[in-house]
Amino acid sequence: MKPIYVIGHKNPDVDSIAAAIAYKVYKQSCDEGLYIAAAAGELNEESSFALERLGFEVPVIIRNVGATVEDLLDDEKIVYVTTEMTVVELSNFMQQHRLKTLPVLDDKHRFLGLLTIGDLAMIFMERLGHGRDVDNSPEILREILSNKVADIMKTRDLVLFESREPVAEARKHMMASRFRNYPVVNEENRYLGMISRYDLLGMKRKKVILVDHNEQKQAVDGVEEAEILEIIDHHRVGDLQTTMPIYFHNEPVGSTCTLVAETFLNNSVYFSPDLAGLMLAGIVSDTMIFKSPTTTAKDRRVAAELEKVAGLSSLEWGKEIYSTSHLEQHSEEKLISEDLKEYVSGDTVFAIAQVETVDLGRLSQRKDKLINAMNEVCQHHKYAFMCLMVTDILDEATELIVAGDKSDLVEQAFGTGTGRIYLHGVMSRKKQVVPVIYEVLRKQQII
Ligand SMILES: [Mn+2]
Repeated sequence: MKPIYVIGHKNPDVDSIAAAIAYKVYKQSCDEGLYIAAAAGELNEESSFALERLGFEVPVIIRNVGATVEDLLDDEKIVYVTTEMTVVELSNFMQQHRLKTLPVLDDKHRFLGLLTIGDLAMIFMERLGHGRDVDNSPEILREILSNKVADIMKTRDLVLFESREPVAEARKHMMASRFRNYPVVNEENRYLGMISRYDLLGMKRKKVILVDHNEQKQAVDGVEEAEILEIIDHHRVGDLQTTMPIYFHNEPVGSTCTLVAETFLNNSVYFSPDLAGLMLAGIVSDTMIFKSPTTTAKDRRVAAELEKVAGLSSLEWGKEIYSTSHLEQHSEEKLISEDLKEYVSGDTVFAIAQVETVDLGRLSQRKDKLINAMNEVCQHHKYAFMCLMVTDILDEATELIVAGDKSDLVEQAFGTGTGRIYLHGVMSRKKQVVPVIYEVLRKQQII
């Protein structure tokens, strides 16, 4: 069965990871589909801590959901022959299954070679000397028929594909060769099935459910080739397009986990105390323990329900999660990339990263080094500018550090002219920083 990946944004945070796992559990309770929770990148310390503390497996890390050769395979049962089979048995087998190409596999389903009806016919024609040896034909026929598959299978000049190869690559190789069928193996050479040119026509795509984001820039690579089935989010509506109508649940609450937990509650679907703890982790982390202005009454209400089931206190659990990251030990590169999000407005691409701390002074001291690292990132990724929000959870304030060619735009928007942008009451990237920058860019484009 083809899996459906439930996946959050790149540079995943706790909400993204927790929502993917929780929504996967929810979907699994709804239907027979095979749902897999995935992460679009390495987990951060807080996520790893929360998962380990609650006994959850780390979701599979998927960096690209573009179409690969395995997507072209159908679910049909694998039909194969073994090296020990005789030509008589083989002929019967081919007729019985109406197949013109057969893989030869060992007892562990590893691929050994290929047999085509054309190759088999050639053997008869060659050994019978194109009909010149008619008198001896009974003996020759007997001899051919006593051969084993091992003697006649084709092992050279084959074109076979690895399941994770991109479809575009496979297409090239198929166009440059003339075979009817192409075997597909996994990285351990286990045979998975056969594909043909015909399979290229029916666009088969990976199926995904996106949580905690809906902008292409933040989504896993290859998402434009995937089939998006659902989106559960709490951000501004971005630019992703779908070909079919989908279930798109976007609500301005503090955390995607609030929406997922609410779905469980509204539909009376059971969830374990551990899963309650995980969803609570997403909520307290995204709302900075309810201090962020993105926090809504619904977040608090749902969190209270989760507290009861999990037997955890939001405040204690939140502090525990926040204290697992040792920011002072992180390199500048790590600090600015771990929670970085990209945005596009017209031709302008920019990025905003955020770190949350209880000790702003320490990070402020490293401002020059941080700006240097940010300038490099801007150059490398062609960002017009980049911001780092250093948010002090206790003070409920943010120091905004900016870099890049067009950083003056940000200074214009937030600056006080003192060289330091210290913003009281600003804690939310999406609610208090992103809209302001978009507004400035929009005005600029009009002028
Ligand atoms: Mn979120």
